[in-house]
Amino acid sequence: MRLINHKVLAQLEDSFKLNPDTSKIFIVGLGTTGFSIVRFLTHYHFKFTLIDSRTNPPMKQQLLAEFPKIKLITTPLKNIDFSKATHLIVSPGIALNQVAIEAACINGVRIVSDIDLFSLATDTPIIAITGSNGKSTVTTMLGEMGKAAGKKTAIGGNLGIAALDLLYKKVDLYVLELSSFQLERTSTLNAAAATVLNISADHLDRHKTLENYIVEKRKVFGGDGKMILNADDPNVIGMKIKNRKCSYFSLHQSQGFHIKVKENHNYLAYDKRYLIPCSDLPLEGKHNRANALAALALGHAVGLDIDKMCFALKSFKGLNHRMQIISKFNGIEWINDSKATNIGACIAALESYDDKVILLAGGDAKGAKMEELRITAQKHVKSIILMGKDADLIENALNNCIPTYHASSMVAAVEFAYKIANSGDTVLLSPACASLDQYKNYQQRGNSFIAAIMALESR
Ligand code: UMA
Ligand code: ADP
Repeated sequence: MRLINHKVLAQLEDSFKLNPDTSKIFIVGLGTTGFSIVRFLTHYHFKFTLIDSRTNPPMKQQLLAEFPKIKLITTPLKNIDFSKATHLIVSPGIALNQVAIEAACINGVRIVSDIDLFSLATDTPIIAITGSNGKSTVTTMLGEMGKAAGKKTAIGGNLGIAALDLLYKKVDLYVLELSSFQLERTSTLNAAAATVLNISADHLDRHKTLENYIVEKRKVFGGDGKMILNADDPNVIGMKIKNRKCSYFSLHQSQGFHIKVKENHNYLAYDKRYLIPCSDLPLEGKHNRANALAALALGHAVGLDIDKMCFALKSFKGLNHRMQIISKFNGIEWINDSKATNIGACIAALESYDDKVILLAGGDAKGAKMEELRITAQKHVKSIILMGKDADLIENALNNCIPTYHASSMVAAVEFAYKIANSGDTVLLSPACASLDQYKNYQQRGNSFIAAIMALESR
């Protein structure tokens, strides 16, 4: 445990009046986040009530094994009496606009997030990354860049390890991926450098409007650290805060970290310097150039050496389920982009291709409209095969602009794609929707796509 005890307790008291002797804390949710909060508060000798509305929350067994004396209450939140509570620490998967939580807030209960606790528990520099798409890619890139630059770097948050669980090892730099759910309940973040990579409609089933979603994303810029802004995205530029240090990245403008052309070749560039030819970047797609530029700008803001960051970029192979090449069986290229859980990611994937692809899409659109897909689909899609809960929503939005088919399962979709594909075609799974209507998560969806391709190959 590397936490600086007395200082952390003082910060918790100052910022939230959180006190081990007097606070009546309810931890709401026992998933990955809830469990990391249990560990953290136990370390500081806080007492708390632990609740989850699910009968069998995911971390129940780990709780029994690590903290057998801690009682877990499993019941719908409406059955919980919050009248004695002073603080609720609510996991990101739980919407705050529930009667029980809203009533507690009206009675003066304070909402705290795991990210608040994390921010108050460390004085190591934090890079905070949010946006609709590219968060995990940029976070992982920065993890590699930090290491290449000789800094002990820990990455986590919405990706991988819960933020609070990163505190137990000594590091020089934290890189946090943060979701709108985490940010909406966070008020004490003060990252040394922070970015909103881009904005496209996502999670509107929770945030209701794009404007609300933007308000939550903007909270990544809490405090007085450097703002890293995407000069190509008006919604991001609109977040600029007067008198704050800013730097920019852009695919289309010569600002900050940008693209320069020399002898007909595109380069990642900074100021007057040509850094790396884009052809040396292992990741496909223009959106990944934007990700690389954002990562360079963030790393530069915390003093990482540019040449060392470029070295890391050249060997960065990307993450599974994002534009991942699976097979070139019979001359057909099969690409797994299962992590495209919103329309912005699907459009970015399609724009990576010059030729038209066969697109597999559908799932849970999370309240987003799909009309925006029409223009890109006309340009980049040969046929679309739809699956899942919002298949009809996508079909209606496309309004017969391309040949459209429906499949009842991933196996059926892959088999049909194989039937209509010719050698030289690309079949792309980039669903523009969440997977949760049919799968446990996007990884399971991607794996079922891969399994169906392997089954075809082995016939
Ligand atoms: N839930 C209940 N009752 C409860 C508690 C939770 O029904 O009492 C449900 C939620 O509605 C949700 C699910 O359980 O559907 C998980 O919620 P959680 O808050 O317990 O989730 P954690 O296990 O703590 O995981 C969360 C993030 N999940 C969400 O925000 C939904 C994880 O991001 C993150 O890795 C983890 O914290 C550590 O920081 C996942 C995710 O899907 C990958 N994030 C969304 C995204 O990337 O689009 C935002
Ligand atoms: P996130 O963590 O924000 O979901 P990921 O890096 O996991 O981001 O990528 C999610 C999806 O978004 C993938 O389909 C990926 O190809 C696509 N993507 C990645 N970066 C960008 C970007 N800058 N703009 C648009 N789409 C992107």
